[in-house]
Amino acid sequence: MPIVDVHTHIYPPTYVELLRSRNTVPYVRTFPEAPDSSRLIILPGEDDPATPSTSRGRPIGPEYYDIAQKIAFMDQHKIDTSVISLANPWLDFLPSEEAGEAAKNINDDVEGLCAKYPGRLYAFGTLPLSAPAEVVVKEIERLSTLKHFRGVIMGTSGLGNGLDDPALDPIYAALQKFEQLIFLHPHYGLPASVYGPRANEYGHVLPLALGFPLETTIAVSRMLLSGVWDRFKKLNVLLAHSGGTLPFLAGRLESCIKHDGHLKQHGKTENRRDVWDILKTNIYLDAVIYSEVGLKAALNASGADRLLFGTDHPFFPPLEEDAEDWHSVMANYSAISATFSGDEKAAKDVLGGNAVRILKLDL
Ligand code: 5CU
Repeated sequence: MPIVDVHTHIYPPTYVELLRSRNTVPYVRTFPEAPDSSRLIILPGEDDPATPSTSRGRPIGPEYYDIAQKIAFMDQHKIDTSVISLANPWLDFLPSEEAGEAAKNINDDVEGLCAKYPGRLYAFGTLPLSAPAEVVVKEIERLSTLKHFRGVIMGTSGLGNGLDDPALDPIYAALQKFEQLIFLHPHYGLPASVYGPRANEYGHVLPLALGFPLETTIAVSRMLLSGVWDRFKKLNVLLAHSGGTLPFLAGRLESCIKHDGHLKQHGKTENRRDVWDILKTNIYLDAVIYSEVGLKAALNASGADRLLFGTDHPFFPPLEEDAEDWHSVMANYSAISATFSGDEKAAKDVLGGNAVRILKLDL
């Protein structure tokens, strides 16, 4: 059974060029204090003038844009096939009139990268979400004709108003019609104020460990509350980071719905699909959670047949210069082997079999 990584990113060279041409977040640049080292500045607030320029964002090297390095990383970690996706913040920041063409160019680039390594690379496409919905729908239709695409990666902002925005309905309809799965991935985190005045002392820990998963949890809860899956019963979503905190909080979410007078008054507590049903029917969870505790919550919520191995490469590289295996990847491997100890078939399915089946990989 092959090992398939469904959560692995790339910034294709055309995207890096775009970031190098910018001077507001997101951008790539060098700073006079370290002219030989480019930095990737993408997250909201990473540009804070209080942060020394040489610790803003993260260093960016070829592991972010050179596909040969992705393949070398896969070989090092015994990964047979990767489903690559553009990393955040995708095209969210582009003016509406530029987004359609940019998405096409990036998706064509990625299709070309996949074609260079038959059987080793598939992809989730990028959508021009700042463009009108018709342009987005056209790109979804086009992606369904390209050999290596198996869905799309999306952030939580949708067309600007979040994933419970009814204006997304034509896009959800197209994704459902062309059987394209959404890989839902965070970027914006939580408002900086929740991290407090000492946030600068804690590096990226609070936004990445907590902001990202809570952002995903809130986005998917808004989809549920607005009835997206009541309208699009076959819309499938792969949630990053094992669903944020959704598996752990699903019971509380359901209880709050059942006890909400406003929802009851508007007839929204009856005749709806509940979160447990959605978790087992429309949601897949990646296994990028780094511990057995989190992975068991994901397993209990969605089932072993809906969990898929991932690495988040090229993010979270080891800080030691001489490390070969990445701690982050090994933690995900260990969590799978501990969670499924005694059930080798389930472990293999999570490592690759589920991805082959769900994404119809031709391996
Ligand atoms: O380290 C980071 O900032 C990130 C990021 O931006 N996106 C991601 O997928 N993982 C880590």
